[in-house]
Amino acid sequence: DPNLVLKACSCAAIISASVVSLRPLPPSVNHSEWVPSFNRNFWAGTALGWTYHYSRTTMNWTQARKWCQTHYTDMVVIQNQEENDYLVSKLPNKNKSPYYWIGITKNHKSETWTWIGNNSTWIGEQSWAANEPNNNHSTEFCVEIYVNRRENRGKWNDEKCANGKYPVCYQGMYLKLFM
Ligand SMILES: [Ca+2]
Repeated sequence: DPNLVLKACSCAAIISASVVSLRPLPPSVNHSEWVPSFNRNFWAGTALGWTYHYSRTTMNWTQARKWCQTHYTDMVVIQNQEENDYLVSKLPNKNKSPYYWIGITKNHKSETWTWIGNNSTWIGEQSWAANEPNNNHSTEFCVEIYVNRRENRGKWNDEKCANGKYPVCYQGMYLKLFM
């Protein structure tokens, strides 16, 4: 029930820990494991949350996703512009390439860009950097996010999946709420 999830998120704002960002249901997690429960003894309730994580080592896109799945839940999935901006605000700035891999990809130039996990095709009006996606040489099927201090901060660029960039992952979790 999506309403339950939203309620849990708004209640949980009062206890949000520094590294935890409360988010809607992580898209690649089995929903049945993520139903919040309330009125359990001394807990005021539980809520869904996820934390973001990144590597300080660059990897190609496939290695990056594997790294995320090994250490966390999966590579990050972005569901709206607000989430995009929040993520960017939490990642260390880079002065130049390489930037960070995010979990949107395709297998062929004629395919639609698709997010891993939930198969969402969300792309915001402001998502792509100027003149992107340019599909340079028809071989750019993965996406990096620019995290810098310039005008393209938080914008996306399609890139060759074999290039090395820093993985961004998320870890889904329950939060216990005290009132
Ligand atoms: Ca490009």
